[in-house]
Amino acid sequence: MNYEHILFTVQDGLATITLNRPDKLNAFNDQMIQETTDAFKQCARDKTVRCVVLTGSGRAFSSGQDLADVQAREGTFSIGEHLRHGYHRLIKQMLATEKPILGAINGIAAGAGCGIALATDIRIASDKASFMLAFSRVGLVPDSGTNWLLPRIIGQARAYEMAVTADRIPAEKALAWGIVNQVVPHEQLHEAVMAWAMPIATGPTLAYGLAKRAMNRSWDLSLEEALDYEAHMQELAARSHDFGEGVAAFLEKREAHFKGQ
Ligand code: LHQ
Repeated sequence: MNYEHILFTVQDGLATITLNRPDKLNAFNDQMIQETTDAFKQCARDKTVRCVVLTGSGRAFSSGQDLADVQAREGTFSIGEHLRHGYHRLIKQMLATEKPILGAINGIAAGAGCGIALATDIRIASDKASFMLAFSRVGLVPDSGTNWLLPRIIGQARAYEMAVTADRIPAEKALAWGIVNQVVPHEQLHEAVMAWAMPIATGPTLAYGLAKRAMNRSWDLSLEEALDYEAHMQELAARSHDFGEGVAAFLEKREAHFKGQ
């Protein structure tokens, strides 16, 4: 698939997806949703990819759904179908991509853009970034996974506060609330993200992926089921090259050389 609204690169085990409609603050139209979903599919399939970075070009991460596009299609447009065929596939693909996804949150993440940011696994924010459940400003309920993801990340009271006020939550507050893992000066964002990405991209990718699967799965399970599931994941991890290498490296007091398999 040729991409028009995103940039996609793979280098040294690291895939970078850049939302690229900066004049619209990287608002999502149908094509950008599809392209982003396709890029994540490629990341999941490509064994050389061991870490993914998702970011935005220009001054925003993403302002969410392209509202001009919605208005232009008024009368011919089912929001429910649009969500099911678009954002839902993207979010499910991100959660099913069993490799760490780093969100490099370079600016505002609003509406569906906030949902996509929350579907990354570890979020590193510029001090110019902010998070906004913009939906109620246009008379909508939160969507794009935010009702599932946000209460799990910050608890229901704060998530509902964000839904009702639609206020911008600036980066430092997002850090205090646990929405992001780190905040850095804007001009240091790339460097900070690389400091996360490079060790991850040379780490035990299979174990990282199974840990993501086990944690995402645990929300729907009882303790008994979750313990059973993690034992199953551990059986898979323990059959990997990287388990053998990790143990050998520890015992030989040397650096482990993981293959991600
Ligand atoms: C935009 C947008 C945008 C188009 C900035 N669309 N052009 C799912 C399914 C179906 C239907 C509906 O929704 C959903 C889920 C959703 O995502 S609903 C929520 C949609 N997003 C919003 O409501 C946020 C709308 N944007 C804003 O409130 C502001 O732009 C923010 C707070 C993000 C940034 O404000 P400023 O920094 O002051 O920038 P700006 O407003 O001046 O925007 C710059 C340009 O980007 C401007 O165009 P222009 O031609 O005047 O320079 C905006 O029109 C355009 N833009 N967001 N979502």
